[in-house]
Amino acid sequence: MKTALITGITGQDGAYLLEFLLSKGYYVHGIKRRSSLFNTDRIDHLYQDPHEKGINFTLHYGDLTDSTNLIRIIQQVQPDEIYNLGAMSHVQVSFETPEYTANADGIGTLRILEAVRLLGLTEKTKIYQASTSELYGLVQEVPQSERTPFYPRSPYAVAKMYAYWITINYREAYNMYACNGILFNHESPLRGETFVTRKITRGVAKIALGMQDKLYLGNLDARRDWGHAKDYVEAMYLILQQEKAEDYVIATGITTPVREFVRSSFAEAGIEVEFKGSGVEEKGFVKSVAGHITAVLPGQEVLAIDSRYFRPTEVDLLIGDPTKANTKLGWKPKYDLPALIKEMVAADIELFQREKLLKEAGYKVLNQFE
Ligand code: NDP
Ligand code: GDR
Repeated sequence: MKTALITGITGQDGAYLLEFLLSKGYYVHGIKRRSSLFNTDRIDHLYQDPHEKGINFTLHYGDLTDSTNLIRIIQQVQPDEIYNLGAMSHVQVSFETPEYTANADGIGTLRILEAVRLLGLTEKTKIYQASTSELYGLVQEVPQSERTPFYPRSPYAVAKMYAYWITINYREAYNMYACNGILFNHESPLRGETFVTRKITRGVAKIALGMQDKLYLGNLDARRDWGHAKDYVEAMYLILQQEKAEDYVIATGITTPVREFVRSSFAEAGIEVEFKGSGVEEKGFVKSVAGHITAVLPGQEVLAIDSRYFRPTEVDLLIGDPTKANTKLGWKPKYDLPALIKEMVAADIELFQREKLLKEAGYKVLNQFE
């Protein structure tokens, strides 16, 4: 039985990867952070009581900013594979918490690599580093491949750039099996609520159910290469099963503007929106304008632009070239964007239908002060 250790197991990707590795017969250890509220919602259905016999999943308290904790867990677990998915992963929030982001996302990766080296596990333990298309930042060329130069545009991306290179450096210096997956945006019904896709599908569901009037967004003209997280965790696993440690771009190869994601999500809920006005052109890219009303239904304005969601430096266009992953890993995504949007909108409609029913029956919705 192989043993895997996942940091960031309580996040979107951690939850899908846990399910996938258990289905492959792994014993999985995960690191979760102590929090004042339960933070294991995404993996609760896979929880196993440690008092039972024959379990194959264990959680440990820990943090990527705490070296001794990481060393102790890795020593205890002796993992065959480490998936380093833990990170402060929100690009806009990284402008508010740049130092913490560098510590967790950049130095956190070094702590994992160094722990494996110090514990003499360099020949045993393979390491997957969650690198990102945000490394490309300011557009140099499209589509973006393993050979495209980086130009990070946020404290998050700069921290991930350190993590990317320290992973390669440890591979070359100590002959470790350590790889970067340069993953483009991937989403799902488990996506964090403040990332744009989930914010849209939640807003659409609430508007469709009459629980909210309007959705406020930032730049609708950014373009992203969106896939489904379920497909992308399979690529992480494949990256660690190769003879030679290498880095791979994981993407669909198709790019779509945020505006189109909005239109398709409303359409999925049976609402046809009409966009009023477009953005302005700036350095070759269209950008949304603050205060602009952009989508209306007859008699209702359902979307407006709020400049608080603009970023100090934006990544305008991402489109990945997954040729290497297609040919070397045999990886191909099963979901396309319409299937992803369909699943996300349906899941959020179900979620808020339940909340509405509870409220109508006089129950208080948990964690909400009224
Ligand atoms: P999420 O934000 O959903 O999950 C992040 C996870 O990291 C959570 O489990 C979080 O814990 C944990 N975490 C945050 N800070 C720390 C810390 N200091 N110590 C230990 N754990 C911590 O991200 P995703 O699942 O979407 O992404 C997984 C990884 O892949 C991240 O590294 C992200 O940067 C990267 N990535 C994501 C892409 C995407 O489109 N989703 C694309 C490319 C890369 P808690 O639940 O307690 O907050
Ligand atoms: P991103 O994802 O920054 O690409 O990082 P996000 O969904 O936050 O933004 C995508 C694009 O949408 C625009 N946008 C908004 N974004 C948010 N969050 N909220 C809004 O209201 C809004 N309005 C418009 C943004 O400006 C941006 O252009 C994600 C994260 O998962 C990273 O961890 C990961 O590395 C990259 O994807 C690949």
